[in-house]
Order: sequence, then structure tokens, then C-alpha cells
Amino acid sequence: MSRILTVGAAQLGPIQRNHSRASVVERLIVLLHQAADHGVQLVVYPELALTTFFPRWYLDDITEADHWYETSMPNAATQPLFDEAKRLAIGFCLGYALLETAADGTRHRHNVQTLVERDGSIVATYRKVHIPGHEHYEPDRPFQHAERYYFEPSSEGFGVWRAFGSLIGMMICNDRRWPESYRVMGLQGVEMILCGYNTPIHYVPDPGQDILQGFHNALVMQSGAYQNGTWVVGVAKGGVEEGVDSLAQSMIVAPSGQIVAQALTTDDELVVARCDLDWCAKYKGTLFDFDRYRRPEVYGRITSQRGVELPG
Ligand code: ING
Repeated sequence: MSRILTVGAAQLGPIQRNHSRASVVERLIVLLHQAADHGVQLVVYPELALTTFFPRWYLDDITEADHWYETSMPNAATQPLFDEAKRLAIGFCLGYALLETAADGTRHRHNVQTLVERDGSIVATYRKVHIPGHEHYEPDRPFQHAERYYFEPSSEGFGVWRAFGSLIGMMICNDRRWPESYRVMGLQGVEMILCGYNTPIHYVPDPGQDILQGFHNALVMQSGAYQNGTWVVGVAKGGVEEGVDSLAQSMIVAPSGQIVAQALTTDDELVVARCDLDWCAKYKGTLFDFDRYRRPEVYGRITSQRGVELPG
């Protein structure tokens, strides 16, 4: 008997800065109801799914950005989503900004995703590892991408959790561009990786890449899926958000690397696929039988080096 997990990639269109969390949660619940109509068991929402992508603005006083962060999950604004999902017995993965105050009073800002099971229990919260963009205000930019100012990189790495009758992993946006993200989860047997993203089409450091954003988005998730024998669910917040055009093209990728379903619009759109989790074994048990074929004894550079060390 195949293990089928029916997944909904719940793509969001733009969230403008004046959109209330209540109005956004309403949109999330509309997508949840569409998911229920399609027999979906797990809904995946984008990165920073409760607010606009606020790192596009640089605020000298970072505490002026506090209102973009959640301090707990669930909270008053998101409780309706948690309640409705539990009522419908649908699990979900939600991206948001988290502001935590440690016991010593220090404040920590992370870009996170929380995975919630069908019974409403919280499985885990993943904190983004690879933080792109820049730390300081860059006046020449048409818009900032100051994620390295607003978010700390996680030191927890990539986990895999037993949930939904499977082995589920999480990554966020820029993480999907790094093969290490997939491999660390692949080495834990991951069968489905959930990834929200906010990707501006205009790449300021090299505008020549703008035209390749869709190609690169698919390339990295298809290769990561194939090379680790896992499903990958990539979910965008797309469209023109506060004047910045962001890539949509949410997709569900099979362990073969094939795109089995993809968004057609740049707005709120549910992309559904019945994912056969047993397809993972077709790759994990043959081509990518890690224990049989990998050679970690010659991969030392991957964990000992950060940057390039050129030969003499
Ligand atoms: N955003 C982008 C991403 O990795 C980026 C940053 C944009 C990188 C365009 C390269 C090109 O998709 C986030 N939020 O990580």
C-alpha cells in the first residue's frame, strides 16, 4: 500500500505594508478551505507569510521593525488559522519573522517556519540558516535586501522530523540554493522538504541574472530533490509587493526531479499534488544509496572550509 501524502503549496500574492495580519490570515484560511476541498493533508505557506517582505527597507532604529515580528506562535492574530486547520485536520507549515527575548534579556530575530501536525500540535520550528543580502544600508540600491540586518543565522542547522507518516524537513528561501541544505536532510532520510520563499526578480548585484530567476528557482529545487531522493515543495510569495516584483512559480517536485505541479499565477493560488512517499526509495535505494556510494573521506573541504582556497 503506497504512502500518499496530498500536499497543497499555498502561494501568496503580494502582502502590502498596510495589509493587516487579520486580512492576511483570512487569505491563508481561504487557501486552507480550498485545500480541504481537494483532500489536502498538508498545506505549505511561503516565507514571511504574515507580513510584507520588510527587509526591503532599512530602519536605522531596528526596534521600529519590531511590529513585523511575531513573539509567539500561535498568537492572537494566527489563532484562527490554527483553530480552523485543527478543525479540518489539515497540517500546515507557516513562515514568519520571530523576535525572541532570551533569559539574559537579549533579543534574537530569526526568519522561521513552524510545522503544525493535523491534530494542531506543533512539530518543530526551523530557523533560517543561509541569510542572503546585506547588513548595512546600501543607498544606491532601488530597494534593500537587508536580511542580514534583520535576521540572525541559525546555528541549529537542518532537522528532519517524523510527521505526516513521513520524514519531513524544512528550509527557507536562500537555503534552497545551497546543496548542503538538501544533503544534510538527505543524510537524515528526508522524504519531503518544505520551503517558502520571497525572491525579488531584480538581483541588484548582477541584473543579468534577473531573466534567469525562474530557471534558477527550478534548477536548485529539482536538483536537490533528485540528488537526495526527496519531494521538495517550494512556495512563493510573488507578484509586485510594495513596488518590488517577486518571483512566483511555486512548485511541487518529485524525487525524480520532475515538477509535478506548478503555480500559473503570481497571486494567491493553491497548487496540489498527491505525493507518493514510496517514490523516494526508487532513488535512495539505487543511484543515491548514500551508505554504498558516498565518499565522505574525500569531502573534507565541504565542512572544513567556508570560502575558496585556491591551489598554489
Ligand atoms: N531571497 C532571495 C533568494 O535566495 C536572492 C535572495 C534573490 C538571491 C535573488 C539570489 C537572487 O531567493 C531570500 N529571501 O532568501
